[in-house]
Amino acid sequence: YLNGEKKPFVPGQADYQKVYDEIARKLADETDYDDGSYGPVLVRLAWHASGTYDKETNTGGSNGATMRFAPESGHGANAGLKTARDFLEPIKAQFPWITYSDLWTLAGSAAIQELGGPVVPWRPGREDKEIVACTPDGRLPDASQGHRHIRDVFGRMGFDDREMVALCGAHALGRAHTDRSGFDGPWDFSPTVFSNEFFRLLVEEKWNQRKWNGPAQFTDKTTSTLMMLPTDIALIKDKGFKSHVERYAKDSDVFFKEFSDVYVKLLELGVPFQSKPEDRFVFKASE
Ligand code: DDH
Repeated sequence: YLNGEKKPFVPGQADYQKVYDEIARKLADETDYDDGSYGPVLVRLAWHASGTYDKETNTGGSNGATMRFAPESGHGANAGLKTARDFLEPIKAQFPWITYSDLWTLAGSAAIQELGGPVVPWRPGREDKEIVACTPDGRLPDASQGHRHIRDVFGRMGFDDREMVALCGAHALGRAHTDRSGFDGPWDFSPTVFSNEFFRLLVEEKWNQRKWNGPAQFTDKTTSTLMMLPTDIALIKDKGFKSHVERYAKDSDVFFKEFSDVYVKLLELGVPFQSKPEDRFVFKASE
């Protein structure tokens, strides 16, 4: 109920567009962070909120926003995501009717669009759950592993090889931080622009093991300023994955289309929507 009205307030597309616009405005205003944008860490928050899904038990996933609670927020894989949750807190205060689980996923969709990526259709319907719904540690991928681990983890969510590779293309955005994951550096030269650069560099650059005291990671031969995780390199070592890496490296339109479809699917895993897929909203991006 809003402003003492008799009827309950049922937000519609225009109301969610207002939430989108505020996220976009805050992204444009607050450029004094990392490479100049909170967008990448918002994309990662939406992914880690969703990527806990287990199709066998129908547990985890974005429905619940259980990363609000200490067991899950403290999982090693979620280090650094408080930054993203705190960024969204004033928006939650401004629009108290939106659930955290809808807000976090909407922010992921908004960040992709605002950083120059494809349109990511989105729909509301997630409920925030209590602490008992927190998922056990270990459901998100471990960057030190290889192709078998990637197939295990993403297979558990219900994705096939093509979808796994497309999702990993989000690494065009952002960087690794030594105080969060132990890894270090960006994947490409424009970490605040969504593109197929991650795939192009994987194919065209020569990647050597970095010589340093940190965890095993790779660096580019040309500039020694970029990085790849062991799981990223696994995408070109495995034949089933590599064919998709090559497809996306060659054709950015194909990547944008397939990424959008699979990111939508990721954000909706395990959510018992009342609405239909054709009812998804397409938000208008900022100018
Ligand atoms: Fe990722 N990711 N990710 N990732 N990820 C990291 C950063 C970012 C893995 C490990 C890491 C996806 C898949 C995988 C983003 C999006 C997505 C970091 C560095 C590690 C480590 C964190 C830090 O130190 O700050 C592994 C392993 C996988 C895997 O597939 C096996 C997927 C599917 C997505 C997605 O969004 C669909 C983004 C964005 C970042 C950059 C965050 C930032 O703060 O910048």
